[in-house]
Amino acid sequence: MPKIEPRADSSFLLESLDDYATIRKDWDSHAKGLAEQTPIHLEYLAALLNEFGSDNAIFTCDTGMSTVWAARYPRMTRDRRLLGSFNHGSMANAMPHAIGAQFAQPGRQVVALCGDGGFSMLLGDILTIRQYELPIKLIIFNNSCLGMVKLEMQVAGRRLLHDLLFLLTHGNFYRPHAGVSSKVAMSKIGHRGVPYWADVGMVSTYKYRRQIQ
Ligand SMILES: Cc1ncc(C[n+]2csc(CCOP(=O)(O)OP(=O)(O)O)c2C)c(N)n1
Repeated sequence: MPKIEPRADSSFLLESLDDYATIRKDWDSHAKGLAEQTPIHLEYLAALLNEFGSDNAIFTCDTGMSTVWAARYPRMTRDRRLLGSFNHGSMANAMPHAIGAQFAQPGRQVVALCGDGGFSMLLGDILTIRQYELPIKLIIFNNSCLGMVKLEMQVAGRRLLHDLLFLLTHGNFYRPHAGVSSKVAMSKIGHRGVPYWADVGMVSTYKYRRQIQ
């Protein structure tokens, strides 16, 4: 770096290292002694990923609270990489980043730290992972909300409701069994003022009137 003047005084560096050691202790204390806790503590899970990640693992993280966990817990060594949407801050990037990384580096372990909001936003991309049999590890930090936005809204005194993965498996989600007629399936809609999801299996052998040449 030719434009930077070399300095002999390392006091700023030493002070910064000291600050980091203090804050490191604090972060580590958030992830300690939580092994038996259920539901699993998010910080503890992130710290575990450090342990289970290989020496040259590629980590990716979503924009949201998992950016914070990824920055604090998986230690970045010479051969590890951390990919995120750090300039644009766009949501739902951890899974597509992981797909790209695994294609580019097939021999490396790729671990994606996804938010439940980010994951649900690009849910369809798991088809790509299955189709190409990519050995990506997707870890969903499911805090049942858009955590980072929830924090911002709490500051503004507002409430945010979002738990897509929960809504898909509970509440008014209905998947008719084989043999249930479409009339019965639709009769479940009801008229209560609540949302309703019906996942209705269809016959996929359409007969096209005009064949594509
Ligand atoms: C495309 C896009 N939409 C919205 C936002 C604003 N935003 C930033 S973080 C976030 C919440 C992310 O939720 P989730 O993936 O569940 O992660 P959590 O913060 O809960 O860990 C939102 C909505 C954004 N950055 N990008």
